[in-house]
Amino acid sequence: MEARLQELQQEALAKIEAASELKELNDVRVAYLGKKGPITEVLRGMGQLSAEERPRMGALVNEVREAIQSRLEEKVAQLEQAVIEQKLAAETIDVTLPGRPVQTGSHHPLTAVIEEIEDLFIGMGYEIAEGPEVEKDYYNFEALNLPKGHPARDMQDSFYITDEVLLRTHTSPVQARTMEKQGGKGPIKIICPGKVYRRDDDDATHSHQFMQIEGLVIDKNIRMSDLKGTLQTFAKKMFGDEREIRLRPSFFPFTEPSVEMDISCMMCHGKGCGTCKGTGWIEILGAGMVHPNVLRMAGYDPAEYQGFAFGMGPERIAMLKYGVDDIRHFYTNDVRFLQQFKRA
Ligand code: FA5
Repeated sequence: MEARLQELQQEALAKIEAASELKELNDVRVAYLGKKGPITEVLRGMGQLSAEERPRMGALVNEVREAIQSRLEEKVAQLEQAVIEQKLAAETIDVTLPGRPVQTGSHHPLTAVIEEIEDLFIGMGYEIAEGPEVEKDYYNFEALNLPKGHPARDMQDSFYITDEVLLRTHTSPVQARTMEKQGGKGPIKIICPGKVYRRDDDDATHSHQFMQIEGLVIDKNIRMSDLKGTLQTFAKKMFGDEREIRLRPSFFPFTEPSVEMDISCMMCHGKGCGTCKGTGWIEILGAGMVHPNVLRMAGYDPAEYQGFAFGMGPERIAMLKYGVDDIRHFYTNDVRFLQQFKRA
């Protein structure tokens, strides 16, 4: 019996040594230490032993079981450790490999120009005002000295929603709304950026939907020279001293006198090309002294208060600033175009 136990121990230990997977170890455990295993069988045969031999043999059985059990545990720990090491080796990250570039977005060039213009005017003490894009005919036209049937309404071909509601054709209704809110008292100094819509045919410098930034200053003793100085300061800061500027007499029903401001073309530098339609100039804004009728309609007394207003097209300004030859580039969202404006 003793010899049989020695033999079983050696057999089991040999199998444990040879095992390379956890499953094999489990099989050894079941085979040698399980209820139906050979050691249990030896225990069963102990009934035939003499009373003196039985305790010695019992102790021997326990020794054999413990030897197998403890070697099994050691080997299980070894194999588990090996599995962890293998996994870690497979998952090792090579920190010396170059990283994958992360695609970052950037401001749309129009947004960048609008923010630059806003900052410039905020620096001159202006506040930002906003108004609805779906506007009442009253604010878009009537409150701006353009009663129904006025021929100058044709200057801005409109998208009407009902007889009284339209997509605003310019940002000037925000000045009418702001003056009305003031109730005819006190100064105003605002700029109003926003989208506007016109039934214009799209070409290199025209779009049916575009941005405008309106400016309005109302106070006592405001003169045309204040308007001119403001526009010159704006143009110099925006385009630099080398770009030429001209103010042309013009007509807007809501300003008197009225002007338009042109900047020398960025493509041909004044010689005349397809972008500027051969004129050498690109118009960027309309402006003038607020018409007394507009002041009166908003409750201001023109004898006491005067003001100037301007409305500029940020697309045209962005074209001049960045040398873009077609306004449609801003709206077709070609990433090859947009990527050129990424900040370094
Ligand atoms: C107006 O819209 C007037 N409300 C501007 C104004 C405000 C005058 C306050 C006096 C006092 P005008 O239609 O000229 O004016 O448009 C102003 C600017 O918007 C133009 O100088 C141009 O830069 C831009 N613009 C006009 N039409 C288009 C268009 N279809 N596509 C792109 N930009 C345009």
